[in-house]
Amino acid sequence: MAFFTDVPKIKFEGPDSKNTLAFRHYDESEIVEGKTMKEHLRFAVCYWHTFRGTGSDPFGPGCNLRPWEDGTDSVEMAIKRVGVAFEFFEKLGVPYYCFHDRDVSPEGKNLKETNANFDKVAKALKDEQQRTGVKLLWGTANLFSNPRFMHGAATSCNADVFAYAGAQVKKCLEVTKELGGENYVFWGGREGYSNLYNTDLKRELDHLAKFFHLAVDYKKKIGFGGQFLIEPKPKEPTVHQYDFDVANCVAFLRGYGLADSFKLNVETNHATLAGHTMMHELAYASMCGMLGSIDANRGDLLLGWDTDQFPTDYYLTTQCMLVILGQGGLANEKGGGGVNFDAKVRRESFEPIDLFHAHIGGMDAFAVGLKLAAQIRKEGVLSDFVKQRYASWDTGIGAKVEAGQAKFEDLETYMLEKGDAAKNVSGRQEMLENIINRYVR
Ligand code: XUL
Ligand code: CO
Repeated sequence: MAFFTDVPKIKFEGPDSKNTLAFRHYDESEIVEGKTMKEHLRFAVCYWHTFRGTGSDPFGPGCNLRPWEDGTDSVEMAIKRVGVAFEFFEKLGVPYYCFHDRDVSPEGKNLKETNANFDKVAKALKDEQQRTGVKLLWGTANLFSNPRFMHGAATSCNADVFAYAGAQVKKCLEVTKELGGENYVFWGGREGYSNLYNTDLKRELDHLAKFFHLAVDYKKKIGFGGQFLIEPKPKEPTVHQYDFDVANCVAFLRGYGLADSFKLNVETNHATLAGHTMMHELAYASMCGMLGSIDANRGDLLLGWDTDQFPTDYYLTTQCMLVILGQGGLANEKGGGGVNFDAKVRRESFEPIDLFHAHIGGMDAFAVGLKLAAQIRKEGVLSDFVKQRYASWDTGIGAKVEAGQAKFEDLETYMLEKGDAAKNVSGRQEMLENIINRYVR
């Protein structure tokens, strides 16, 4: 049964098209830096916002018009919804989707029934994946909605909740493997604190690390070949989330001997909540060899929370793609990461057609970012400047320091002889910003 009967398959019509249900920039077969746009961008639709978002906010209930919904959270409805979702993925032309276990299948009266529900829906998902060729970029477990997780999951003060969370992740790993998921994501959910008066910080962090080690053990045991990803976020729902930002996650993973088993899934709105730009977070993760995948969205400068809007800003997408192309992309021989739209339509955009407009805009914005970043790289305007800026490290004293061949005594001898440091040269920020505006226009 078709649900989006008034929407055709979305096609590329070129930049001059006035058709609001067409791509103006995303031509999946266009070659950029030797690969198709489809291969570079590896777009994914997220199940939670797109198929479970109701439009509710702290001031009012859901108001989204979703004619296929029957108002129940039954397994039957979950299976029907799978059909709706895959029709959407196909019409939009995305190669991937992502889910939380509880987005796709409902909780039962106990864990056994919950797992049985998940198996039934997973079968429907697998059938639709096979029918359409749409693949699972990543799965994740929802360890934050059910009230049992009020104090966190792996970091709960209640050891039984840690046990429940472990059992839930075990099952979700099995299903993600069964569905060929290319990654598995851990977002901190309620892993954090709201007040230190009631919190044993060290114990909670030790438990979080223990949980990740157990997950790594089980991944190896079942031979799940996907990549584990941690998704940093500084706050919301808790005042302080333990997976605060990229640098914090890298330090945590290194400190607990987990760095080889994880990469990061970096989200734009989480970066801005942490007081960073997305480019900073991506560059940091990439520099550590740990940039795995991205959750593409944006916040609103006038609001201080995770608004998860669709990305439309060409500077943002160009900056993302500069870092991603700089590390040779998100794909690897086993699959790899992608650009997942962890984004939701505004409450006012309550009709099903708005889901298409939102994704088309996000995909086009990333297509533009990809093309502009490739052009900037081809003409070498940033890389040449940066290389020149650090040229003093390529020879002489700089090269000696980098090679570990200079002690403080050598630096003193060198400077006593020279008298003073060589003159500084301008960083030319404004000139570079003007150059970038030659491309983004
Ligand atoms: C929450 C968030 C999550 C993760 C998956 O802010 O981004 O949806 O992407 O749990
Ligand atoms: Co996210």
